[in-house]
Amino acid sequence: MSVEIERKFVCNPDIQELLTAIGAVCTGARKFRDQYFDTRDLDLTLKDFWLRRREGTWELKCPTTRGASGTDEKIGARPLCTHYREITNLSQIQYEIREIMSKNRTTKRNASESCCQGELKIGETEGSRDGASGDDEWLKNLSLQCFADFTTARCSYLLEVEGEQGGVRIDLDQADFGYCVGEIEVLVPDGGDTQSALQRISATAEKLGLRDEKRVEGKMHVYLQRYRPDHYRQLLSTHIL
Ligand code: V4E
Repeated sequence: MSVEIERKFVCNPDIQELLTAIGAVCTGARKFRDQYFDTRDLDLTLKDFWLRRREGTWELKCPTTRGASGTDEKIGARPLCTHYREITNLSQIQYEIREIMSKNRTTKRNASESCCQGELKIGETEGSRDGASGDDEWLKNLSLQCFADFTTARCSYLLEVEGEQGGVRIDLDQADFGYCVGEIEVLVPDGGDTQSALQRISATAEKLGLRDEKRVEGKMHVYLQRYRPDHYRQLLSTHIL
């Protein structure tokens, strides 16, 4: 298991030239389709868990205490970098989701009935896809359905830093709904040195001349704002986005 530490940035038109100039090497370009899943009650995303199928590979991104309340590079209450633990083993993903749902059920049982009124659900439009295929019976068993489905064209770069273990990855993403974003990313083994990862991200941002200290919106942020406004509002009100 590893923790993904990431800082998003706005791509300017010269970004690819700039990446080459600072010594980053293009490691390839690819296109992939992402489908994100949650229950009608948004049991996962309202707790900041993100279940994704990318071209057949499952991944669950889980919040870490550090990501939620870390003291690194903070702008107001929002850290510039996000930290998520990534689980890719399907059995472990299913186990984690059952745990989250069981905790949520207990919380809901203990909450007053009035709290449940007006709860927003994932919209079901006629002909909408649930994103499930034949071998995804487990999704139905856990009442999971697709709430976001989009394709990204990604160009990836690797920046190796002399004397530093592991490089920094920079992804330039163009989503099919018309949003572009860059990401500076370091993967740290669970329990590894997150401070050094943050320093490497910060040094890379400086080399790229990123002076904007505001947290930049990710693809999901923009997707939900445009296509799932009720879901988006709930995430904003619970400070997940
Ligand atoms: C929305 C969200 C998550 C879903 C995945 O988001 P992201 O890492 O932006 O996607 P992508 O395609 O770059 O994934 P990768 O290829 O790196 O695995 S995971 C966590 N969030 C919440 C979130 C947030 N609140 N704020 C920011 C700036 N980013 C994400």
